[in-house]
Amino acid sequence: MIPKIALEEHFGASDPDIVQQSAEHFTPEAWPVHRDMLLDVHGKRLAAMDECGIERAVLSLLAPGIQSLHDTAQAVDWARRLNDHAAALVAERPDRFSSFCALPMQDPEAATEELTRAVRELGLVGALVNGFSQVGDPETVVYLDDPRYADFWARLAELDVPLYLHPRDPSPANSQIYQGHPWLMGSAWAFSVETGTHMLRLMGSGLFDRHPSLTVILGHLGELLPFNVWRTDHRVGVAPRGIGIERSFGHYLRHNVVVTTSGNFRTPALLNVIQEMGADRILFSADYPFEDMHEAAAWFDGLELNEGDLAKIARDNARRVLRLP
Ligand code: GRE
Ligand code: ZN
Repeated sequence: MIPKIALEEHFGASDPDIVQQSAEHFTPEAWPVHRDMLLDVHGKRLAAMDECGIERAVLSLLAPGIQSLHDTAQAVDWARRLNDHAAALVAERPDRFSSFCALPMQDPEAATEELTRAVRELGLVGALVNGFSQVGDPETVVYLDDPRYADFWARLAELDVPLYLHPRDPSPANSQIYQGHPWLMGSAWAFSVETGTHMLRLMGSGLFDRHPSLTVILGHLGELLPFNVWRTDHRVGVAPRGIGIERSFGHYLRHNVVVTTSGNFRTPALLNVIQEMGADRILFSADYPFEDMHEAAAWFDGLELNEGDLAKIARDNARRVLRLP
């Protein structure tokens, strides 16, 4: 077994009651088991990590989590409480767990303060944000390239921690293309389109020109971007439509983005990412408990790659990006 660090490993909580958000992703029969898996950290989850050679899991709250709480005061309150909970989970086994913080992006100033508290006081290793936030009412969606987040991104760069841009479903108003095809929602397809597009918005907004040292983490082998980024640059070169960035999308992908293997245990897709981004920018992940930790680990341990690249993807890159022991 290759010793591994896993980056996209979710937990839930019943106080405040956020775990219920994940029920829709399971059949009614499978839900009680997965609910327990989300709530458990030091029991069966740790035992499975031992079996899989996962020496450390970086925890994060489930999706859409805080981002879907359109009541801003509730979002601020729950983020604080759940980050305290995450810190307590880590404190019980700091040798095996780290955690990202959740953030109330509905209130950019509060999010910036909470990020700072979570990193400086709670020792969390960065932020995981589930795409756009619903602000004030369920229909108002705000993406992270919005100018209201200028100070937030500056603080993230100053603290020198990454932001994991994690999927959520598009808003109802942005879901017409899926009407009549509910099986395309969620992780089967819509998650990746939504999140990959969100990442392109960040790149196209000039965010990484303003903050060249920022790192954004994408799951699922890059949410379709490594496969298509050449074409995006190629066509934007022909029809720029007002874009004003200093570098190419491919440049940002290779300098400001790292991707994880969460939920995408597919060797040809991984080889494409290695060729586009390099083995220094890929980090092992399972996406527990939405994916099977054993399946993720067995796939990874069986890869026919050189040992150096395997060690980087398994553990070394995570240590560098998150400054882990
Ligand atoms: C995830 O967090 O990545 C996830 C969900 C729900 C279903 C599948 C999935 O939140 O990968
Ligand atoms: Zn996930």
